[in-house]
Amino acid sequence: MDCLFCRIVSGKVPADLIAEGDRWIAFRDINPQAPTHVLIVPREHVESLSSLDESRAGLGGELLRAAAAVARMDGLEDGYRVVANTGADGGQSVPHLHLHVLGGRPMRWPPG
Ligand code: DGP
Repeated sequence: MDCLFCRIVSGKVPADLIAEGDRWIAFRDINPQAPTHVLIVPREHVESLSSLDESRAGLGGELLRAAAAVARMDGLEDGYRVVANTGADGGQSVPHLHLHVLGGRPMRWPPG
């Protein structure tokens, strides 16, 4: 399967990696929407949040803890936003589960 984020996980496509764990990597988004814009990506190919079933119990929690750790690393004491765009209506463009960690500026609501 030709998946961009699988290729980043395997090192075939370069990325600005800032942290990693046994089950995930964190790298800076190529098209940042805020001063901090980091993607948390599971090493395993999981298509989207909708595929996070019982067989992957615990992975979601690990990704969220990674997001909080990255926010601490980037000094986002004033807050940040964690987003999982899911499916076509959710605006997901890369079909490999990822969390966006956005911070360094105030976020608006509702999102676009
Ligand atoms: P989404 O639209 O939620 O599926 O987010 C995909 C994000 O991935 C988008 O913000 C841009 C980012 N992205 C796409 N291609 C690359 C790449 O080659 N490298 C990096 N670092 N980020 C990428």
